[in-house]
Amino acid sequence: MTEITAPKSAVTAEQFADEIREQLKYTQGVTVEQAKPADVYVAASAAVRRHLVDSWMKTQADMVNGNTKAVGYLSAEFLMGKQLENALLNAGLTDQFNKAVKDLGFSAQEIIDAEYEPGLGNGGLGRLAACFIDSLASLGVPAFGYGIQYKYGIFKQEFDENGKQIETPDYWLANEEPWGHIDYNRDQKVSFGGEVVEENGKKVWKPAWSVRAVPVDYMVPGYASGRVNTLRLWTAKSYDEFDLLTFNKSEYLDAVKPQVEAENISKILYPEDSTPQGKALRLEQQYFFVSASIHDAIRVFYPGQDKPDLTTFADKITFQLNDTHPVIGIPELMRVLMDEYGYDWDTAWKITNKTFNYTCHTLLPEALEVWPSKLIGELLPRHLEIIEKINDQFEAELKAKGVDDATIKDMAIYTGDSVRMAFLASYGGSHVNGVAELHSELLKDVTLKNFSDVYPDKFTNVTNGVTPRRFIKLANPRLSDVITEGLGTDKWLSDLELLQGLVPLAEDAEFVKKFAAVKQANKVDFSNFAKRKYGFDIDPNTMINTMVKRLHEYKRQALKILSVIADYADIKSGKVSADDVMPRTIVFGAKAAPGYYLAKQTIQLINNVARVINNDPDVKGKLNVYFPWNYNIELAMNLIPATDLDEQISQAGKEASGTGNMKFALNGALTVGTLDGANVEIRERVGAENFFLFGMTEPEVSALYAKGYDTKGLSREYYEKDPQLKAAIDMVADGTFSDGDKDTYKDLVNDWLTKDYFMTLADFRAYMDIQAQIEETYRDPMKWSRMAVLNVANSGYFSSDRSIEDYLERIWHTGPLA
Ligand code: B1N
Repeated sequence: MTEITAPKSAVTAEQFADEIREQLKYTQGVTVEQAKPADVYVAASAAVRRHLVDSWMKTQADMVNGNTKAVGYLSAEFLMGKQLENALLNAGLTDQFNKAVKDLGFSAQEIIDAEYEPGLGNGGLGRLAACFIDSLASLGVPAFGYGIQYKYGIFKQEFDENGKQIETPDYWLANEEPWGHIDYNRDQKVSFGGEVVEENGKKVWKPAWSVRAVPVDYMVPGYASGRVNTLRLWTAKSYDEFDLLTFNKSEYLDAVKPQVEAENISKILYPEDSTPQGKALRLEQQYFFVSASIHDAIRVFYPGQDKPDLTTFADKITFQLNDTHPVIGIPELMRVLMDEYGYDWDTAWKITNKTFNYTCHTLLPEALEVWPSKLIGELLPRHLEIIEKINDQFEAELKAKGVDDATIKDMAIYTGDSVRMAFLASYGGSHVNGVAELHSELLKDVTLKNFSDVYPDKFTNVTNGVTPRRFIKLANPRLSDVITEGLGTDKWLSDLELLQGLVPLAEDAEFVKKFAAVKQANKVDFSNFAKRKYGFDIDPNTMINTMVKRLHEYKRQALKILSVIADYADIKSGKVSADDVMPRTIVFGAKAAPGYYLAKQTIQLINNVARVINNDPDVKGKLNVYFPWNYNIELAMNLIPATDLDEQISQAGKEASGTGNMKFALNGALTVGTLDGANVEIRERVGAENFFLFGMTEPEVSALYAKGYDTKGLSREYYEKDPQLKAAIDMVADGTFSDGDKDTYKDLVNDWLTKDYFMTLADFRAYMDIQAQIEETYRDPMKWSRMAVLNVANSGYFSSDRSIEDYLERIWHTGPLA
């Protein structure tokens, strides 16, 4: 007997069909006969939303009236993915929906497909935020996600006829968007510019212009918790009356200009992942959403109070800073407490320090945000003063602790010229955490070493996770069924460590075969999906070998494509007969930041390798490369369940965590990877024998830098010594993938041979060797599938529910609503 605990609404399919009909009529104004799938999508979304409203209102009321501290997750990105199927699952309406839309004359899939995916994030950091608010709601913890409702999300990626990336705007709000509820009555005023004056011995900020922050609320339904939290995304609106202050002082057009431009603040998501550009608009965005959120929290938790007792603020809500992007919140809360509510500095500092915690998501020192003081002074003059004072207090504190002057200087939050946001966050909040064990260790030893030396107790680790609802249940229903059958219960969806119960089944040939059949069926599905969406002809009887993530040098897509080229060169030179090659389909997905030149060259190279290899009869269809454009959550949900082999091959010590790796392991793909980020912990759990490890370790990387790898051009030695590597690079240089033009990739080739900062060439041989071992393993399907079962069984730790439980215990010190 299989125990089923999944939520199930009492509403029947017939009733739900009636609700959809009613929405079609009264909100869409169409009959069922006139309705297009997009109409039914909107109607069904509105209908399911209604089923969540009571739980939502009750959760809000319990949060405000109870004594359970809430979590405010401050994040510039929330990469949510499509909402409808997730809402149906958590409302217990999936079956009713499937039947209802069928009765109305539609297929469930075409309705789900009609939703336009919002892209309000760049990659892992934004998707993590979405997984975390899902888990908070599923655990019943009161929480707000606070962010920005960008009008344009991450750009849409296309490829031109030369294989180059083209970016086009993603105006997602051009389509009807039934999930966000705009609440004009709960707006906040956010001000900028101007000057600070003294009045009666008090500092008073006289801003030059203001923008109206209007919340757009999204329900965040928990799975089987009965709780629904809120994702509150702010949108910028200009005030129609313009600031008299400015108007009196300057010309009419100058006075209205900021008002006209105010709405630009929430126009566009910056498409850089991990390398901030330091643009004024980005600081405006950061202050905009953080200031509105802080004021919103005061409004929510002290309703109707003119003089709230904000000394209890940190007992009402704890703010998690998702990387440095919201760190301006620290001086903002100081300012609010002192200037708006009259608290003295020390009281304000205590509250602020207790309220904030900081998560760092990077290891590249150059990726930590640093703002020019001049810019902060112009935009937020009062905040710059407060930051200077925080820095003074910090220096005095360090001196008192006996820290030497040179170190104090190294640790400066404010250097005169600039403000280091990671340092401000490390000092201004109670806890600092990294996102995987190795990452947290390197933060303590390298990136934030001085801070961890002085404040060792602040530092902790919380390893990332992913939500099993979206990335197993919704993405891979076949596997979900096999797991439920194998475990005799579906409880694993809210307690993922239960997957451990599958370990013995790895020895059960019947189970392993069933598991392999799921993978095969998913591959067929993916092949059909890829045909429909991209026109690709993917053979589901080849190994599906996937590398999906942002295009970044440190992630080393170049290593993967060079290995493919090397294999191709072996076939072309006759060294290897195509008949002996194990058939493989390599699938890439990656967006490059629009200004990232080498990343864009790499995209062009991959596309042209695909064009040449896929069309070369000598290859006999054994090697295939596909690069579906515009990688997003939908593609991830189709591709991950179909993948046999996943690539996590970053240079050791560069990938903070990775979360794709977790999704693949949980969907029964094996991983080829370096000892980097969360790979370390995945390998530990699934077993070294079930993970394809290769490449230098972080200490080996450091040692090779010390030898001058990138500065003395040592990569060239690897090229000279390894004929297979040489053949591959020569093939890129000689025009094979550019219709004979030798210049197309010259900058890429030149970088490999003179600098190669991320040591692609140094790891090439180890990578080729592990790929040979992978092929041998794959030729034994039972062995491979057994390893894959063990990956699933031992990856329950990588649920974002577990991450949130760790945050609750180590950092937030709160829990579910009673
Ligand atoms: O955050 C993910 C990690 O799994 C990845 O390893 C890490 O690279 C990613 C500035 C970032 N770090 N930093 C960013 C994104 C946007 C931006 O404007 C930085 N993203 C990560 C989740 O922990």
